[in-house]
Amino acid sequence: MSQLLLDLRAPRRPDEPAAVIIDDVACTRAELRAAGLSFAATIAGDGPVAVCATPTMSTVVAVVGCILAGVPVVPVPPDAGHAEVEHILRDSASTHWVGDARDDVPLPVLPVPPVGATARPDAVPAVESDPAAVAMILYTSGTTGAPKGVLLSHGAIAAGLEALAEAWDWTDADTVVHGLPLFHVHGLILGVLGALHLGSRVIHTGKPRPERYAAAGGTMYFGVPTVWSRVVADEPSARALSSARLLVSGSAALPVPVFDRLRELTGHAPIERYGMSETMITLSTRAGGERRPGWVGLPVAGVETRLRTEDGSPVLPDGESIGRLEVRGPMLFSGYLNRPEVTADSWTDDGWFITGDIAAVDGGGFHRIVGRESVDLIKSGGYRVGAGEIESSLLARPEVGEVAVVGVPDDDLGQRIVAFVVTAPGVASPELAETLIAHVAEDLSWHKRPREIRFVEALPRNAMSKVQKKLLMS
Ligand code: MLC
Ligand code: AMP
Repeated sequence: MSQLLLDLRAPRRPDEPAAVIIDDVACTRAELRAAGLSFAATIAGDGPVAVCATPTMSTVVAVVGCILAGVPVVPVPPDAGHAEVEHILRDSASTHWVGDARDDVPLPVLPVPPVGATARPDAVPAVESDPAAVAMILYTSGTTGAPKGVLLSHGAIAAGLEALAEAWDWTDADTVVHGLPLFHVHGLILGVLGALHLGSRVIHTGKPRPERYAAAGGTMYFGVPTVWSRVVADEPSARALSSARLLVSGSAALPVPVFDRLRELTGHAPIERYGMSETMITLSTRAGGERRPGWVGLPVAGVETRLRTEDGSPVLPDGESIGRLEVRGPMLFSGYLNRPEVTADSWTDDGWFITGDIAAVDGGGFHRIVGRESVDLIKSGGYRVGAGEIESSLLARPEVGEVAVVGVPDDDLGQRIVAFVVTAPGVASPELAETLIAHVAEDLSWHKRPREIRFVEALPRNAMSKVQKKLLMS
């Protein structure tokens, strides 16, 4: 298996101009490597480094530097509020912070060298990384409680990227374009590390707006379904993508009408692929293979899947019967940080990771994702959000008596976060709704805020007093 950031460690085209463009800053691979190594020299031997993952060159340099130094990097959502930042820093035991100083971040701030500056004379050579060592701690939501730290090793990330290179014929001739956040698998690992590992160019567009995708002139475009649905709503921008090689959708289900419209406007049936923070990408249609609307294709290299019913028996591969999707492969995570019991519960006794997704598979091995097993994991705009964490945040407000958070279907976001709130009589008001939304945005993060608060007199409960969320989801 190769070292993570294979190409960047010894770039095949070190001086190609604008190999990386982000936030209107461009650099060559040699410049990025030099800046990364300079940063690496300042952190060698340190604990995890928390990086406020703004979509900037500084984030790219810091992440690259951590990987080259063999120091775990903790990408922090730049819109994270107090409770979330505090939790991530404490749980990860980060020792340093990269980003603007914040009152709620009690760590020393590390400066990041700009690309293009001369490398520091004491720049260390890249550390030969142990494939089993943790490269990244990614925080992701569960159904309850605060986000969990997903431990991804150097070897897992390299394996995951190389499997995608094979599935998508992804080479150093490609230019990857996307405008996704840099604190998740999709934007950071695939969209940045993938390009740097495989030697392709990468252009980050800032916000993933259709006209910015159209103007970028890439060969491979990455987007969550919300991005693709906005692209097809902007015909001229969509048509401009016909010169691309691959349009790739993932992180949530791509609606069939969006798939069809994209094919109509661009001449490309999009590649659909399925993944998780814990597993990277495990299923995908192929550059040279069938692309079927509503289906996410075949296991990528090294991955095996199986479907099990609730009682553990196998599911018929007839494309219709559904079951729990379990996976194994070299790109899977090494466990949740500080959560041995949750980690153990995520694997079956015979070594398969339980994804929590429900799927069907046909006789040819093509997979269709039907949905999540739990209503308490919401996907909104491709972001994974736990109902439990939003409920806990809202319950901290004195006005909130009871609350149930659900994802309701939404044409743009896939699911829209809606909080059903019970208050004391006479307290509910539009102003209170705004206050509660702002509270979640500041406490957790902007993208976790409910889009809507609905005040109700009582929550629907069953005979056991459990809230019947399905009744709230239409
Ligand atoms: C944003 N705004 C703010 C703000 N942040 N205002 C105040 N305070 C803040 N902190 C403003 C924006 O400028 C914008 O205004 C408006 O609020 C709406 O912003 P938004 O809520 O961010 O935009 P929205 O339209 O809802 O976002 C859609 C989206 C976003 C697609 C851009 O959801 C997104 O980036 N999703 C990607 C999620 C992702 O990468 N998931 C991958 C997980 S990995 P204006 O005026 O600028 O419009 C995974 C594995 C796998 O799932 O399989 O890939
Ligand atoms: P995250 O941890 O943010 O990576 O979210 C992972 C979840 O996103 C998976 O468990 C799925 O529920 C969902 N997901 C990712 N890709 C797809 C896809 N192509 N189709 C449907 N759901 C997807």
